[in-house]
Amino acid sequence: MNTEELHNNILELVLKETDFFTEKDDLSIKEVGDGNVNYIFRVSEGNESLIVKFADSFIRNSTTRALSTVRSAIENEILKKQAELTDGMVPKVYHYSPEMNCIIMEDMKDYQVLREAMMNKETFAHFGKDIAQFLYNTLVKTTDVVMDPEEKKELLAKLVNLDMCEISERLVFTEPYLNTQKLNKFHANNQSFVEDNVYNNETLKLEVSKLKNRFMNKSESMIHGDLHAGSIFINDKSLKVFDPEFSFYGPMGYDIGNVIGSFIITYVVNKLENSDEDLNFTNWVKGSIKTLVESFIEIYEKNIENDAQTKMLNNKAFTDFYLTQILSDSAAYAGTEMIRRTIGVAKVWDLERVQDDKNIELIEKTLIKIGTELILNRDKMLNAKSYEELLNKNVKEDK
Ligand code: SR1
Ligand code: MG
Repeated sequence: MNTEELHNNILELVLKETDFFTEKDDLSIKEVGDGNVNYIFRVSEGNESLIVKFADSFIRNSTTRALSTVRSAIENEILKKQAELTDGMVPKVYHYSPEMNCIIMEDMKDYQVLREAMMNKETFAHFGKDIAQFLYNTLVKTTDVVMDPEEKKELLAKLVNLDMCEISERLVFTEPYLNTQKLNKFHANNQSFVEDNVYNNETLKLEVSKLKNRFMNKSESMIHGDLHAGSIFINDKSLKVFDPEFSFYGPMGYDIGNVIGSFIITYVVNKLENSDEDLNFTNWVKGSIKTLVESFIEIYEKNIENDAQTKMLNNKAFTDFYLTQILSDSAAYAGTEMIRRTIGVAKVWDLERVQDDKNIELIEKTLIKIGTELILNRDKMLNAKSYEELLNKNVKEDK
């Protein structure tokens, strides 16, 4: 299908399945996505608009890398479930077309993507608490501890996401450590540092193997699967999480850890880059990690006794033990996220933009060091203070 045909089909779908617009000739359609996988279109007429997310049978901008469109059905499913669980902390879905692999959804015009806001050093006081609530509601409430185990298994079966899991297994847990595809990217002067501390670090590699195995086998919660700052819309009042195409039933620490890892990367880059530091911003980034961890623990402790319904899993000794497991997994997956974004092929904007910075070597080394500590010492990362100490120890104030 060429672009014109695709645009045409999308406009017809929107007219048929929603009542936002009446005349096709008055509509405009524009591609507004910048992700790696799908195509995002804004369909508008005057001030009225909506978003259509199209999942092609090939990965974005490729005509050879096939990618199952099941991801679109899963995204539709999870957006509905997350909306229920969080009282609308995700964009509204208006229609899903399995024939066209399109999801028609709310245009979040009053929000900006958190990553873009963070590029401009904007801060959001509510972020830590709100994301902790989102994480508790979508993750803890979809475990066997809280959800009816039969219902959970049915949901799990709907979320088997083969192709997307293969991408994460390869890009997060394999390639950064083995570099078999020779696509890893980092500063040339850090070659021997990466060889000594990552490629030939058998202690680290064993722990990452365990974490990969856990990622593949621990069908614990309905996870988002790619929860970085580019998957969150935000404004001064609230946030909405989007883009759950990597979702499946996996360890909940993966989502929590992705948010923490994403924030630690931003913190380290902004502290160490060779430019004037915006203290208001770096303090907010660090404070948000602290608030997230504190709030998650607080929400868990306040609600779990009432929420835990499954016999033998609803006693305090177990739920206390369970929380320590969640926190330890979260630290470890924050670490794997940091290492893969630093040396792996899929970068994030924070790191892309400082590739020529005079301090890039130090930035990369620091991210690898913190990521490694998070993985190796995960069992000790059980409160907000442990994150504060880790950052204070590794990020010196002098540049
Ligand atoms: C081929 S997809 C590369 C990366 O982009 C997505 O946002 C995920 O983080 C994935 O690992
Ligand atoms: Mg994405």
